[in-house]
Amino acid sequence: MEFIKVTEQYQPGIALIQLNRPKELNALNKQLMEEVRDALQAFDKNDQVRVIIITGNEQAFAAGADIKQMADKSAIDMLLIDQFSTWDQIRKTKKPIIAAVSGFALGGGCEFAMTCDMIIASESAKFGQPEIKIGTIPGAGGTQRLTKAVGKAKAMELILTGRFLSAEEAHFYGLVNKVVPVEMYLHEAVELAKEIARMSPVAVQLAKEAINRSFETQLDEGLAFERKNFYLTFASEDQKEGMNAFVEKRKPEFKGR
Ligand code: DAK
Repeated sequence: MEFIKVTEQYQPGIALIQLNRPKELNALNKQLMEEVRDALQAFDKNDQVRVIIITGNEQAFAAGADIKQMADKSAIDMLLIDQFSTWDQIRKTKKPIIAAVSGFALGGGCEFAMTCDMIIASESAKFGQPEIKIGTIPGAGGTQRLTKAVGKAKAMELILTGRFLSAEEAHFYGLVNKVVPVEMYLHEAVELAKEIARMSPVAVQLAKEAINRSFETQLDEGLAFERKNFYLTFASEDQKEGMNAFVEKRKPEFKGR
């Protein structure tokens, strides 16, 4: 594992995955997501693991998918790389996953946290879908999951402006379970995990499946729609301009084509 640290028994029955690209604010490259998928699949098969916690560091849970890896890709490149299959496999994890979030949870980082089952946030957490600022749109469920979590009006505001949501606001809108001081967020996630780990693992798995069913009945359709539009942004000059401007550390000039 190059980009994550895995502890199978962080506490009895509780596994920990720590995203570990601190210099890049844990930007989610392809390999990192594949490592997360492999770890989750192994934990799903491991009877000693009851609950999984995914965390980053104090500064960042994850500042998004790796823009440098995507910047020069065409729509067809994105289609063929098909990173969605990795994300789909992560989404199908049977055991409960708690995201322990501090600092930035942006773009794919916010989507990744929302793919988890519960979120414990530190007071410094910042959630957002800033893809619009680099000429694209959320591609891993942001338009669907954020809208279901915070409602249409707030989701529109966040996704169309790229504004960030503070931890307190995220709690107010029901995106996160609890906000605690920075030094407590992992501890709080562990406390929640311990309580769940004491329950019947079979009942926990079935309850998770049933809750997700109510939440996701129409999600597949929404995700498929979002994917097509996400790929389509890679056919625009504005996506190239937006991502290249980020890489070159300058302001983008969007031309509307
Ligand atoms: N990708 C690559 N590198 C990133 C990054 C990112 N998303 N975010 C930060 N970094 C890197 C910076 O380039 C910088 O690297 P160096 O220049 O030092 O080499 C380093 O991390 C520190 O960042 P900053 O110097 O910018 O730090 P600041 O504190 O000044 O600013 C920031 C922090 C988080 C506000 C800023 O870094 C920022 O705006 N980052 C980009 C946020 C963003 O736009 N996120 C959305 C990206 S698009 C998909 C799945 C998911 C997605 C798409 C497809 N499939 C399954 C196909 C999701 C797409 C996205 O997330």
